Amino acid sequence: MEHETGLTSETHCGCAHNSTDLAVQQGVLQQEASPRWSVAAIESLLGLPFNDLIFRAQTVHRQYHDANAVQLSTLISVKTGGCSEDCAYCPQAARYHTGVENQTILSREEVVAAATKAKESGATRFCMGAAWRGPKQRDIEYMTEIISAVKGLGMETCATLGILKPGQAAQLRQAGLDYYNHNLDTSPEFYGEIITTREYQDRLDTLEEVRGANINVCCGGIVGMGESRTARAGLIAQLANLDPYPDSVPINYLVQVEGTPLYGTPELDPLEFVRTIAAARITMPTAKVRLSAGRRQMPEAIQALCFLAGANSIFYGDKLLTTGNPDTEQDMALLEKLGLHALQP
Ligand code: SAM
Ligand code: DTB
Ligand code: SF4
Repeated sequence: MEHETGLTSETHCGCAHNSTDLAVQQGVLQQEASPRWSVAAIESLLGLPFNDLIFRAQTVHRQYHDANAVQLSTLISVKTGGCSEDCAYCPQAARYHTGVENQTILSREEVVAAATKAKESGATRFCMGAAWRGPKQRDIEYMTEIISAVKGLGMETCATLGILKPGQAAQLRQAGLDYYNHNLDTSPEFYGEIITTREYQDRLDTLEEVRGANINVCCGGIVGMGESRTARAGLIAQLANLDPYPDSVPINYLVQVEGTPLYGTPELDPLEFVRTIAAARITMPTAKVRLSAGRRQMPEAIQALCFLAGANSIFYGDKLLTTGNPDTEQDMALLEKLGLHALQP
């Protein structure tokens, strides 16, 4: 049976619920027992006629969000390159020759200056990334100082520092960390093709540490790495079945960097990226879904489709970590053209 929410029993989690009830109650269910999504159900969503899929995503989006608001996060790389890991997409892995210059840690003054500029440009969240497998205790001490300083500017704080050991998340939380970004990157089945130096379970363990310290979870993945549609469905299923699902879900479109093993991967049709955003929106209705890396390579019309499919967050600022992002003026013009406004926390 088809309902105006667009959720049907075939395309939902496969549990024996009435689908309209599920759509209406999803926010409540998120707090209680979240429905489990099967990979097959998400694959059916991804395979819907495009218009049906976008309509469903937009319908869910409007139930939970201001349809014309976009959350703006600015990224900074506080420690760049020279990373010990082998993530096949990453320009910062020491083992690949990508031309990224290693940079030891930035000073607190440099980070605060960048955060101040980001705030003046309209960003409300400042996300600090480091090319570590995970932080050492001295790195945590450095990060806690920086997080307090950025928090003192009145911005939301986010960090992405790799695997956290027990107790580290609590120290970051105490310093004022609002969000921790740690991506699952892809489905468990495809994961071994992309990374061998850490396990999927290591990622899930870090997410537990983060949640346990009362830090909001920011967790997503990358599409366009040569994965199948089933693998994209597998990633979304993993994210949606986290209990609770992440507060923030970055969906990255692979930025192909020369020197990385994934350079030269056949380009994924950008409409498939839009479909992935829609599936994230439908399965994680209250989350902020971030149209993340890859926007510089994306025509504005595709970005507009991503917003229509339920994306309501972007990385805003001229640079991601090591690669480019649309410049702020260009983004302001795009938001204005689409009648979108910056979401205030
Ligand atoms: N080193 C830490 C870690 O890996 O957990 C934090 C930084 S790492 C660069 C954060 C995330 O950026 C990765 O998990 C991946 O999802 C994303 N990322 C890295 N390189 C990318 C690329 N070339 N294209 C798209 N996303 C990328
Ligand atoms: C996320 O999901 N994407 C961001 C952020 N979290 C840290 C990183 C994108 C990196 C793109 C490649 C680069 O600039 O190095
Ligand atoms: Fe290192 Fe993170 Fe890049 Fe992997 S994604 S190589 S852990 S910086």
